[in-house]
Amino acid sequence: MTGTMAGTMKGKFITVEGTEGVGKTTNIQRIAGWLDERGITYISTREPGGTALGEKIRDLLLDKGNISMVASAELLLMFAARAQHLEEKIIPALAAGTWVLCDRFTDATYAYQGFGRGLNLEHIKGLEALVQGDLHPDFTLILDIDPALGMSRVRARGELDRFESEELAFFDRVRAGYRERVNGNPSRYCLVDASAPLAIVQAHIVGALNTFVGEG
Ligand code: Z5A
Repeated sequence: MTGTMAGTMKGKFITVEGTEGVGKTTNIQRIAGWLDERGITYISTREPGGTALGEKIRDLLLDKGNISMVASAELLLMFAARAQHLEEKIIPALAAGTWVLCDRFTDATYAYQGFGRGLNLEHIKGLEALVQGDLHPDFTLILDIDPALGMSRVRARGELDRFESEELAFFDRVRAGYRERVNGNPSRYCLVDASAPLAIVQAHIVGALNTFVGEG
């Protein structure tokens, strides 16, 4: 458990979120470039995953063979991977002044397991407090897209994993969940229209990052 550590962190914690095919991977590369341009030391990581144990848990979560996995097991596996990731990688980096750029974090749990699967948001909040204490991302980019468009990009890429095999209504609920997170705490989030051409999406992202560090 992390306890109350957020105030002692010297690095910044940036997360990137969105539904399938929204362009997280592509845009994380742009954010990494922005950090490089400023000479900021950072690590780039992902959830579920980021550690040896977390990557094994990721394999379980994405494996289409695990069709019988119940929603509460899925939720607990997400937080098991997160607990390991925080203690082993994220907290030591932030404490040392290294920024952390993370592909998905707890907003995804609220959106997918809470809004998508319909699990109780208070239970998620309890697990969040247990695993994270008061540590939360400093800045979260939410890439927003009509799930039908996102899925057409993903299908063009090849075989679908356990999440990508869900029906569109599931991703509509996930998208609504992300939007509700933004409405609940607008200062931490930047919602970007990810259906626009990549150059426009990336200009929006760079502008938001500049504002985050007080250069905007
Ligand atoms: N999950 C969860 O349920 N709960 C949790 O707490 C967490 C996660 C942490 C794995 O995540 C799964 O875990 C995820 C939610 C769940 N569900 N799934 N699947 P993941 O992040 O690894 O998986 P993903 O969402 O499928 O990410 P991805 O495969 O890396 O997709 P992406 O990063 O968003 O997309 P991309 O590869 O950057 O872009 C897709 C394509 O679109 C690609 O060909 C790009 O060139 C193209 N693209 C990107 N931007 C544009 C624009 N603007 N125009 C046109 N084309 C574009």
